[in-house]
Amino acid sequence: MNQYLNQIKKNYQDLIGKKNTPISKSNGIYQRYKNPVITAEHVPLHWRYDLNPETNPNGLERIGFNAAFNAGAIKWNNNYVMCVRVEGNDRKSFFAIAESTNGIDGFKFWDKPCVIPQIEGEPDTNAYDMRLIRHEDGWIYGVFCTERKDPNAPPENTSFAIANAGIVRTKDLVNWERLPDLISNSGQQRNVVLHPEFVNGKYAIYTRPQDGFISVGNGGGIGLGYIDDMTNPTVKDEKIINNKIYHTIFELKNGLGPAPIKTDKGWLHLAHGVRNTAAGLRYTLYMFMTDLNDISKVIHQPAGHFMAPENEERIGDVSNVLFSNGWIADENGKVFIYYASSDTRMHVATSTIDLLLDYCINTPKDTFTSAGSVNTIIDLINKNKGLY
Ligand code: M1P
Repeated sequence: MNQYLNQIKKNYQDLIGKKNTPISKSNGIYQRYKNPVITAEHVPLHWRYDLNPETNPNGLERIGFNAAFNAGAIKWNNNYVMCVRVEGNDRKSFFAIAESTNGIDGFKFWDKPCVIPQIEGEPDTNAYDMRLIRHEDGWIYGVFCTERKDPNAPPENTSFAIANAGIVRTKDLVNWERLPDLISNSGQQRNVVLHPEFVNGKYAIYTRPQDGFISVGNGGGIGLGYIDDMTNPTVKDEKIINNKIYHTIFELKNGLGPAPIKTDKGWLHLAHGVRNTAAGLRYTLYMFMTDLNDISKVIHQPAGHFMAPENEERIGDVSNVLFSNGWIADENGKVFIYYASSDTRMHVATSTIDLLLDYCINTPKDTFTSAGSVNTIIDLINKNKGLY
């Protein structure tokens, strides 16, 4: 190996070995960490460089990577594993597993990216944002967005596309069985997530119907439907359970993040909400809870965002975006929230089930007006009488 490649290798080892530390500021609900946990720089050198000095005497990077973000997550053999959306310089996203022993640093990609079987005659042009769900049927499902050119696009339009949910399942995160794409009557779909338990003997699936590729149009909202058989994933009885609402952080659109976490007080959900601003779309994360006996019923929803982009998180390929499709709840109640910033890199924030329940149950709900917000603040001030 030439000198240049030696230096690259050393820099890479330093990056992978870098320890992560909590930042000093916290709102008590969750703890952010100083360093991103995965970036494009974490992509292994043997995916990027021809390491043979004879065929690469100048030590040039042969395959470049642009971003590593929007990862699904799962606890795997006691380690913390993310299924990362890796985006090449060629704009194509694909999936790759990265693993850490403690969930906050030392994430290392497995030897090779995931090889996802393709549907005969209909390859995914782009595949991204996989949710990993350990279902009670014994399989680990990967539900992701598959994007293909719209066959009805006029010749002059090269960006009309169709988004749908692709579905794979696995027992080892290495060998993936491709199932048919989601079959629904609601137009395009993104941000589709499988519920981890059967509901009345059926698979329950969260959807996000949309009229177009970018705009949800008249559709939108987080939906819930049911599937009899995952080998014929036809969604029935799809209903919106969490709507987009005027002048909220999810005014324009929303979408479920990872699969919900079951607690004794209800299912904890993490989602993203999108609103328009003069500077473009702003994506923030919010939480809500649903009933244990009726998963279509939202029982708590704090007002506003749970997490919003801060500092360097604000900037990236698509700025002002936080997006999460992976979290891990440990048996001791600790929760690792994996979130991406600005479609560029992955971060972790830690919390606990108890804190997230306290947040969801006791944070005031939205009143949808400025006067209502002032009343909510005054209620707290009155409650604090004599305490400040
Ligand atoms: O660019 C922000 C996000 O946009 C899309 O999310 P949604 O469908 O909710 O608008 C996705 O493409 C996502 O990957 C991306 O992070």
